[in-house]
Amino acid sequence: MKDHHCNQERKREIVVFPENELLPANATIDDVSIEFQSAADERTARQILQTITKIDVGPQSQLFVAPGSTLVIYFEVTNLRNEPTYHNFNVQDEKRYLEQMEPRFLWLMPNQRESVRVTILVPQGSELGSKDKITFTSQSVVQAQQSVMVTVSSTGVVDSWQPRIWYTYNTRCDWRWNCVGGTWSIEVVARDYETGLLSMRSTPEGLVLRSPFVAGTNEEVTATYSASCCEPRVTITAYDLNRNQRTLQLNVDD
Ligand SMILES: [Ca+2]
Repeated sequence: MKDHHCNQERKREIVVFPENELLPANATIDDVSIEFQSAADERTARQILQTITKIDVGPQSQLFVAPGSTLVIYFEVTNLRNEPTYHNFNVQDEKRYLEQMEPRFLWLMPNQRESVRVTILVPQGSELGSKDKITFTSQSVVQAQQSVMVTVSSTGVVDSWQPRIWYTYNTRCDWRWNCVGGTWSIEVVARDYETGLLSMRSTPEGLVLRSPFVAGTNEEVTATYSASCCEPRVTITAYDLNRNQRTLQLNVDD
C-alpha cells in the first residue's frame, strides 16, 4: 500500500498493472481507476477486473440466529484475475461467536468461485436484538473483505418483499459501427428496506462495488458493471436476508 500523497501516481500505476502492485484493504473501483467512465477501451475494463477478488455472501446464509444455536455463513470467493491465485482467509467478529472456518486457504483458477463456510455459535442467554459484525478477509495478490451483521432473534424473519434494483447507463454502444474495441457500462443500485441487502452479483462476472457494504444494510448499495460491446447482455441479481431476490436482465443493444 502506498502513501496518500502519491495517490494520483498509484492510480496510474494500477491501470498499467505491474505484477506486484497491492491494492489497499477494501479496494473498490474508485481505488483502481477514476478514469473508468471515460475509458472507451475494453482492455481497461478487463484490466480493472484483473486486480480484483470478489466476495459475495451466499444466498443460503442465515443472518438471524436464536440464542443457544449455531449458524453457517457462506462467503463465496471469486478470482477475477487471469491467473491462478493463492488465497489465505481470515475471519473476525466483535462478540467472539466464531466457532469454525473451512477451508482456511485455497488456490483458485481464473474465474473460479469457491465457498468458505464460517460457523458461529450464539451463547444461551444472549440478548435478543443484539448484533455481531463478522468480517471475512481474503488475502491474495489483492486483499478483499466482506462484512455481515448477524442479529440475535428468537422469532422468524418477516420479509416477503424483493429488493429494489435500478440502473443508469454510463456509456452505451449505439454510436459504433461494430462492437470490437467498444465498452459499455452501467451503474446499478440495489436496496432492501426490510431485512436488508445480502448480496448483488452479475452473470457474466464483473460487477464491482463502488464501496464496501455490510450484508444486512438497509442503505443503497451501488456497483458498476462494464463489458465489451461484443458482450451486450448481463443479468444482475440482488438478494435480501430472507432469500428474496430480484433479477435485472439487460441488453445494451435494446
Ligand atoms: Ca426484502
